[in-house]
Amino acid sequence: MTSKPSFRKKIPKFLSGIKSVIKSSTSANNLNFSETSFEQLETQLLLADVGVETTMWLLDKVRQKINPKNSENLNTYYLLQNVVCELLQQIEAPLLIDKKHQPYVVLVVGVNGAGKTTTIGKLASTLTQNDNSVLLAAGDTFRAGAVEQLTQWASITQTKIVAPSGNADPASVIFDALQSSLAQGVDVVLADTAGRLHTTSGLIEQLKKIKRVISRFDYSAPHETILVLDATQGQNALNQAKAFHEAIGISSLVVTKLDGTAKGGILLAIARELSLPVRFLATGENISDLHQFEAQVFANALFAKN
Ligand SMILES: Nc1nc2c(ncn2[C@@H]2O[C@H](COP(=O)(O)OP(=O)(O)O)[C@@H](O)[C@H]2O)c(=O)[nH]1
Ligand SMILES: [Mg+2]
Repeated sequence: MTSKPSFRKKIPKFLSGIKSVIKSSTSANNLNFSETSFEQLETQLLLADVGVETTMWLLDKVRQKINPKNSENLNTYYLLQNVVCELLQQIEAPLLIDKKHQPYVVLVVGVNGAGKTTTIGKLASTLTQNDNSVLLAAGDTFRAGAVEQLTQWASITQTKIVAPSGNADPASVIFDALQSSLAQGVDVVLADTAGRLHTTSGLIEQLKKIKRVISRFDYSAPHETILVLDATQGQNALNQAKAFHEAIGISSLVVTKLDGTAKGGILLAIARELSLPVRFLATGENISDLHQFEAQVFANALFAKN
């Protein structure tokens, strides 16, 4: 999916500073990548929110790869691209729906505004295109308009939805959705939840309750707990991921809003510091703006020369 030309066009700002440093620093025969250039590169990586430790780690790897006996190895542009790609490959793992579980339960969590509901809508579209029947569980009973927003996505993607009636609490809405999915032979349930700050303990407790209720329905569920992270949050997104993982256990990540940020370097920090797979990247609000995460394609997009 990421091979769509729109993917490249949508992340023009990402690491653009790095591109310019590399372009201006690498001499015609690519032999003189100076210490000054390394310093400039370091600044650009930090500005892209790669973070201090990951920046040092990346540049060390590049230095290790420079082999004066092999002039082909001296093109720092490609060396950095290779190092980045190798790092990103460690977190590349697509979402696989195991049909042995019916329904396959995907719980979606994250802070307010990260893009959970929008991602669920796009994901419903992707999954139905791959011959899965999908049901959406409107577990955000907290924010006004959240149920309507998900109902719209259900209508656009022609998927079923279970929404709360009256003052139902999120756990019971999701439980109803699971029972309904079982009765109807639905393949995948995508459960939305209310946005919560990872620091709000009451809301984290509610998430724990949701997980308990889901596992009462099927002890192996949720089969996937996806944390949605907004890339524009930079290093704060990394802190959110650590806190959510500690509190409720996360199985994978979706990183959104890569279209709107020059700080997308957070993906590199995520890859180095967390051992969580990234399933998808989002580059906009439209249904076609969700891309399965492929390290090589993403690294190519980052380092594209135009
Ligand atoms: N530019 C951009 N906007 C996005 C993306 N994903 C979601 N949004 C927008 O971000 C806002 C919050 O999204 P929403 O799904 O409601 O977040 P939630 O509170 O986590 O459910 C909405 O206006 C979305 O249209 C993305 O990848 N890029
Ligand atoms: Mg929402």
